[in-house]
Amino acid sequence: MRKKILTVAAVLAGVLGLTAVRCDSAESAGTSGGKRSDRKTITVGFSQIGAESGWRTAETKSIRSEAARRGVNLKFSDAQQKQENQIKALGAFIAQKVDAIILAPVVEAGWEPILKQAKAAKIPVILVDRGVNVSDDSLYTTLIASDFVAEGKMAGEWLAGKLNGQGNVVELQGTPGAAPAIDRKKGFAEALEKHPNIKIIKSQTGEFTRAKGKEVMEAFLKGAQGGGTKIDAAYAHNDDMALGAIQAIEEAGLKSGSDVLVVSIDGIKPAFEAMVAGKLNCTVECNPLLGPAAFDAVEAVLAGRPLPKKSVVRDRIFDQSVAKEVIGSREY
Ligand code: GYE
Repeated sequence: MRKKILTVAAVLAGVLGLTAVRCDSAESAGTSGGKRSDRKTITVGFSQIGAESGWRTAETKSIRSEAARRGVNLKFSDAQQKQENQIKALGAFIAQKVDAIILAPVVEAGWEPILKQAKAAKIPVILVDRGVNVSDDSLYTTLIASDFVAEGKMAGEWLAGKLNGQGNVVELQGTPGAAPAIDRKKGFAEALEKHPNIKIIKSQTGEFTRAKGKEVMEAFLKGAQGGGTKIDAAYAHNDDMALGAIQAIEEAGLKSGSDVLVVSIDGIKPAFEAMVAGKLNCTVECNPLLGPAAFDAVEAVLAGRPLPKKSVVRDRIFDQSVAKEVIGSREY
């Protein structure tokens, strides 16, 4: 299995950098043929979670630059990780009668009342990168996101191969209640079900940040040392936490990448640098360049064209064996 994944990664590595985020909506809802001059300027509100990771900064940049490229008037709001700020921002967008809303929801639960308000005001809501839990899915237009369960599975399968089916693993989870934290945990655990001698000995949130990832890994290492346990590998739900964990491993006098294997998700440039340096073993890409697909969806819904309920972004896995080859073509 591992060989197969790596072969796929190696083949795909050649085209990486040239391949934009592809998803159903981007392909079916292309609008480049339209005459822009006789269109009114559209106003779109974008409620972003914050700037906790390199991934998120790349996503913000992609949405901002795509809005500028299309002449969209973008109202940007940074929620600093708080759902209440996102709800307030959505309320303000509704009051301002924006044409559409793009929402990257910090957690899955708690969106129904504000989404009902948007629906009543006939303002379409496009979800990017994370999903929501609602009983009525007509409360949003479409979701453009990766398959986080599949990402967790890829990471788990890769690690199981590398560990030869045996070892102690610690897990650094993303933001509690966030779709990628829930699903990446699930996918990873599913992959390990086939490997009963691999144990997840600790699992805790590092909130998707480098600082918290370091702090949590320090505590894991201390605890393991005290209890006479060896940590063979760390699985982080994003690269930033992995980079923090690497620091903690090295400060504890261990070699990251060999004494302790480190696997994560996102595929940001610093992760590739850490792989080239031999400190990170593997990362599963999660493409944040969602601007083009998000605005294709906005334009499609405003033009009354149908959209799929979900568009899944393609992800790939990269490990140290291909890192050097592809690092130059990384776009984020
Ligand atoms: O993996 C992480 C970020 O929602 C997919 O959020 C996104 C995740 C990403 O902070 O780095």
